[in-house]
Amino acid sequence: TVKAVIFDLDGVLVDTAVYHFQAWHRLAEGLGYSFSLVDNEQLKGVSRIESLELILKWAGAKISDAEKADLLSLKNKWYLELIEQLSPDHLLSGSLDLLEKLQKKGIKIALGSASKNAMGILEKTGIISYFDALIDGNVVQLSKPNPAVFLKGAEALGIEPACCLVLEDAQAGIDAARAAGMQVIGIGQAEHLNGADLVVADLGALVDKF
Ligand code: B16
Ligand code: MG
Repeated sequence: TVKAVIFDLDGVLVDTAVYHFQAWHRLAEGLGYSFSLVDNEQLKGVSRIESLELILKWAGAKISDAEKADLLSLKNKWYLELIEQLSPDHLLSGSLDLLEKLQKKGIKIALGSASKNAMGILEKTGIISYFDALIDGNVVQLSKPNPAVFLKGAEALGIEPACCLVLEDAQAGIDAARAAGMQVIGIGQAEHLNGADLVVADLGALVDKF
């Protein structure tokens, strides 16, 4: 049985994955690398610094740590500009219905996101009050597929991992949930979500399961 649901943020609850893509695309352009949607798939759920390391590798660019730090703050500046107008309209289909349903059923709700911008996004979209525990990229340094972000969520809720269900849109997140010994449902296209117990198009498809 499921006693807690741990939500990924970008690409599951909120439509921010497209803004990460735009900001990385702009950064890669400056390195002379043409960053594709296929490349972007590999960055989903992956921390900011590890994402940059991958792009530098693809671009064949070698730069100093100081230059890396500059690029990271530039990427985040562009990303923050893109999400400045974020509102409840940017919640993905079914997000509110599912959060409401879980709360009504007494199922605990946690966030398990790699993002350091998670709190601002939850506030702008008006859903922060649904969460019993908030674990984000400021709390956990180890990036998905490491299970730390989800294990911390379970611990904060006081629920054993086997009774937690993770909802994820990224392969790295599916792998992290499995490594944590949790159930996991993929949100999106099955081809990018190997190892999920089930894959659905959006959260709306899950409302009647609880
Ligand atoms: P930030 P999630 C992840 O969020 C994104 O999928 C990933 O693209 C991003 O690089 C990472 O957060 C770090 O985000 O730059 O805002 O700290 O999907 O785990 O909610
Ligand atoms: Mg995600």
